[in-house]
Amino acid sequence: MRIHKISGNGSRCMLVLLFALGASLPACAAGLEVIHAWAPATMPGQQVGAVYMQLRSPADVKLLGIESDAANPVQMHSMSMQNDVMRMRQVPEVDLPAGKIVAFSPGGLHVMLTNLKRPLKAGESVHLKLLLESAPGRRQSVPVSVPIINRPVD
Ligand SMILES: [Cu+2]
Repeated sequence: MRIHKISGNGSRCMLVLLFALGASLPACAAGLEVIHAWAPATMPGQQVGAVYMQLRSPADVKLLGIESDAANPVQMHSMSMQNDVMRMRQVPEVDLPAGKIVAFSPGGLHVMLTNLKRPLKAGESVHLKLLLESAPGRRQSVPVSVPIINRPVD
């Protein structure tokens, strides 16, 4: 009996240029580019943290959710001004149109780590799993390692 070697379904690593904040790691699965990922360090006792990054997918996919071993749940939030007050609202899913950069950034769409299990310490990393859907029922989880940086959120 012959055993056929099945090759992967075309996913390959993309080279990600590392800019100023640099330490972002390319996420190989699904060809998703993760650019400038960072998480601000938190104070002891702080319950929530945030992750900022830019995502670019080579194909249309939906980001259905995010998981982490450092916090539960991890939510995606949008921010908007309402009566001079910044409000955060949970976003159930985020579209990643092919080739377009979708930014999670301070003051905008962001990743919120709630019920932090331990403080986010500068120099360490926080690990995320991005749950992507390319078509109904076709899901893939993409691991991302996010450097924790001692930098105020502007
Ligand atoms: Cu938030």
